[in-house]
Amino acid sequence: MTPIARASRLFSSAFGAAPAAVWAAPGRVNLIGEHTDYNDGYVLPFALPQVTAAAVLPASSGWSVCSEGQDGTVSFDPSDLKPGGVTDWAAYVAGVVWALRDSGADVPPARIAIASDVPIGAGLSSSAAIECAVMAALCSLGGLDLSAEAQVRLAQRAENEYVGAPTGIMDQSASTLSRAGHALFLDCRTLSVEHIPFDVAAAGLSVLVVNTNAPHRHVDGEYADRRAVCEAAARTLGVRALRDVGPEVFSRLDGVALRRVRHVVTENQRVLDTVHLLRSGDIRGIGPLMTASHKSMRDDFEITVPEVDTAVEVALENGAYGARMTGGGFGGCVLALVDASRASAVASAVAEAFASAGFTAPDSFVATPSQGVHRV
Ligand code: GAF
Repeated sequence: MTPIARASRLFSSAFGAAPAAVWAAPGRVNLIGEHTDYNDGYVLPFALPQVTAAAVLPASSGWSVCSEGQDGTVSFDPSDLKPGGVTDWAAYVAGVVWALRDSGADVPPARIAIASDVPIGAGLSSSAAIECAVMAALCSLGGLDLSAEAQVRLAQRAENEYVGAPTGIMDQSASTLSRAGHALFLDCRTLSVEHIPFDVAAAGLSVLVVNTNAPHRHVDGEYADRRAVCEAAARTLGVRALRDVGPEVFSRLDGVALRRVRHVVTENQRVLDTVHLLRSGDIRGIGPLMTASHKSMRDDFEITVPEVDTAVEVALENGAYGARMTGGGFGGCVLALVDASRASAVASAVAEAFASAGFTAPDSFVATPSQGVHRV
């Protein structure tokens, strides 16, 4: 059963009525452009077919939410909405209500049921999927006139200020703005968007996603540390954000700051180069840029772990055109661009290498660029 059907069914059993609407928001992979979003740089994600579904119905007051796999229903009203007032998984829902209300929107009281097939904790943006599904559902239910860009920015505020994770704007943008068959080229300073055709299947290719199932180690603290070092480096260099500098600044830096800045500067260029190749229809040509991105994350940004490095190496040894970790790092998933006919062989080779290394078994699937948030 799809998450959409499961959210509807859960809604009926929890609230004794049928939902008025169901909205679905996808997880994402990022083709290239990692840790560039909070540096005002460029990213190139695409939405996954895996979604989080939010089934909704107006209520007389307050908000009640239940989620598949979680016990009971969490209820809150405006007085509970200060950051920290609602915790755990329901904070992603309360955060959206809080951000909307804080912006002056008249958020409708509602009952909400959630179901998802976006893997959690795998760096595939499960938290943005829940935020964006709830955001779209509440905006529609209340007739709130918010642009897609406003919804993205408010969903990011929910994550940053309510949940307390200092992330950039890529994930909420990907979940909201993506288009099927395309990658989303996003300028994270202006939020200007170009939908880049990315028909991998027509080119006889697949994007294989390997979820390493590596336990995330120190993710939150390490992410915040990388962001802080980048922002401090921008101040030192006298610019608003690292997007405003190029390789000419490398000679003014050393040590950790040099490595972090070098990653961001070269990664932004790799995104632009990838977009250039895709615009000319050369999908295979982006492979070396993906692999260079991985090396930069491994050696300069220092956000990979042995499981992801192994998955990348084995994919390349088995014929991938390029491979890289996707997402915030310290575990999570690897993308490999492979001939479609080789996808399962590459997945098996990675699984064998993981077994030999004593790592937890990985999961793999082929990702097709899918639609952003939508009503179903
Ligand atoms: C996480 C964050 F949520 C994004 O904003 C982005 O920084 C990404 O890590 C790294 O590119 O997914």
